[in-house]
Amino acid sequence: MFGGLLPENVSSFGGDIDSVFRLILYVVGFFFIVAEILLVYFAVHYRRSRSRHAVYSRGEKAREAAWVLVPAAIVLMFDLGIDAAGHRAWALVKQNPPRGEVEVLVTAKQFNWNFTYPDKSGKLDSSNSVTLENELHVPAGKVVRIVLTSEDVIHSFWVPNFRLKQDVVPGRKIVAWFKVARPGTYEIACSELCGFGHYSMRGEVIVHTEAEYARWRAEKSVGGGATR
Ligand SMILES: [Cu+2]
Repeated sequence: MFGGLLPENVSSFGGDIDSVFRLILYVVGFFFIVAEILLVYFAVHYRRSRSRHAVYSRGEKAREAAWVLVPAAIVLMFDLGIDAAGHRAWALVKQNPPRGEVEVLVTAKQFNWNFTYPDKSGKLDSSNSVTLENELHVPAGKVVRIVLTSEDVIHSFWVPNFRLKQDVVPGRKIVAWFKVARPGTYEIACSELCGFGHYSMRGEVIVHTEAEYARWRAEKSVGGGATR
C-alpha cells in the first residue's frame, strides 16, 4: 500500500512503525471519504429550490446531542485503537532499549552531526576517543545504541530508512537504538528547524558487514570489545 510512498524500511522495528502509519491512514482515510461524500450529498440534496422551503426547527435537545455524541464516541473508539497500536510500537522503540552491542555518542551542533566512538580501552569520553563528522559507521545485524546530546539548540536525529526520529536536547543525554540487517548507506537528516543551516545538517549512516566493520574499526583505532 505504501510501496514507493515511504522510503524503504531497513530497521528491525520499522515494520511496526509502518503498521501504525497504515492503521492511521485507513481510519482517517475512511472517515475522510465518508465525510466528503456526506458533504457533497447534503450540499446537492438540500440545495435551494422553489418547491421546498426552509423550515425553522427548534429541535430536540437529546436527539441533537446524540448526533454529536454518538459519532464522537465512535471516533474516540478508533482513536483508542490507534493509541493501543501506537503504544506497542512506542514501547518497543522507546521504552526498553535493548542492550547495545555497539555504542556511539552523537553530538549535534549547528549544523553538524558528530559521532564519537570509544577508544581502545572502551572509553567514550577520553581524549583518544574517535570523533567523525556526519558519518556514522555501524555493523549490520547488531543492536546499535546511540546516546544523543546537543551543544547548542534542539535538533532532531532522523534516519527515514530506519523509521527512527529522536529529538536531541541540550543538557540531556537521550538514548536511542536501532538494528539494521542489510549493509548500505542511509541518509541522516535534522528534522527540527535549528537555524539558518538547518537544511544542510545531514549525514550518512554507513552499515557495514561485520568483517568490513572490524576492518574499519582497526583502521580508525576504535575500541569497545568485539563489537562493543
Ligand atoms: Cu539541526
